[in-house]
Amino acid sequence: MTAGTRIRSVEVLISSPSRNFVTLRITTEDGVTGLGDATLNGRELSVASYLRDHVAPLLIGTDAHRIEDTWQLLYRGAYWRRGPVTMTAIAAVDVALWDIKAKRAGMPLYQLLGGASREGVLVYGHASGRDLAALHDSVRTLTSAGFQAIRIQAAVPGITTVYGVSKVSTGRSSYEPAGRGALAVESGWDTDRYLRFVPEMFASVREEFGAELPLLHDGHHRMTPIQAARLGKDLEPYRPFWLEDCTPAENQEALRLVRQHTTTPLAIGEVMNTVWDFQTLIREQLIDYVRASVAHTGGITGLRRIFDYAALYGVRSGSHGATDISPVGMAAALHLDLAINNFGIQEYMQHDPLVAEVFHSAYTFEGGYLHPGDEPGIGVSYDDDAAARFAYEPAYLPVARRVDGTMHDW
Ligand code: EZ4
Ligand code: CO
Repeated sequence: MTAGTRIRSVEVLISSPSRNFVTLRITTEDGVTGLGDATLNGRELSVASYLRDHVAPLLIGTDAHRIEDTWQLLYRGAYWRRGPVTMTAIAAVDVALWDIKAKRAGMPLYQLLGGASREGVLVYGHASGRDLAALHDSVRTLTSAGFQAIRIQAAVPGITTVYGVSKVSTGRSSYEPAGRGALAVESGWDTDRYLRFVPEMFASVREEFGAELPLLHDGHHRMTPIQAARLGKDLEPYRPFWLEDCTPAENQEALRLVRQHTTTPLAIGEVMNTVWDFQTLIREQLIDYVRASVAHTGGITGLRRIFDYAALYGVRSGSHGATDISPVGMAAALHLDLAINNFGIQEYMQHDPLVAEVFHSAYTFEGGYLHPGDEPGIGVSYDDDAAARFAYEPAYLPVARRVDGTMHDW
């Protein structure tokens, strides 16, 4: 073992600058530190405990250089494999170790992943509105800020609160930070109204902004396969960049039916955790984009495995980048995005300005592209003093019920 590369400490840091984040900090005997994102929205403390109570004791004294072996120890050695809590914990360790390795090498992480395959990372922003006029304003705010691809969501007439619609109409989406409080907020749902409305929404945005602007939409697991097939077909005239999470994709075979009926590109995967969750989707080319998050799929090591498998079948990346991915997870995703050949697009839902008080990050946004920067490591540091000002508060993602009260996917 190289002198000094033994792991000396493993700290679980919890802070809440506008929303809760769990961050792992690993320090070697010679004082090199690495950060990993361990945030699992609405279930944050379960990952914190998994890391603090079960993982940290295994890491103390081991060689920080042995990333693959540590990954396998935590995956195989737990016996209880996969699942969001485990894979988020493994991701945090993995990204922290890559951060340390790249700092030691004196290089930005993307250099260790093979070097840059492109000049920057194309991102899409989030536009939303209480009505179509507000949605248009929101799209305009993003295009003025330089965004070159935009996800559109709007309130469905007749449904009171809808996924993806910001309380403010000015681009930065405040809809999603999980609601602070003792219980989850309930929202209403009516799939038939939704299926009638979404093509109208696309028509109005195309009419206002023209044929060329890449437009995306997130179905948030709300449809059955036949409903998703219908929506995909109805959206074809508007040429969406993708339709995201059309069905709850635990049933991977169900996507065959959707695929038979529509040429609308499909993107799936923000709730998935390993390459096994994508096996049928990728092998049968049932999706066009992998929406997995570096923070929930075992880190750089786990997500690279998924992207490399996807590359064999012409499936491209579309990494998750909602605001519940901390700047640490975001930076890690950007290094991978820059390096792989089968990059597609990266989600970029800008954080609240308070987040930058705790996380100082080197990545930059210009002309619709993000770049991870050239600092050694992943390029993010953690400000403990600032973090101390933002204490953890319990928070839940909303839940959805249909008009008759039946529990539905949110
Ligand atoms: O609701 O990350 O595409 N983005 C999304 C997100 C998810 C949150 C859940 O924690 O669907 O906004
Ligand atoms: Co989504």
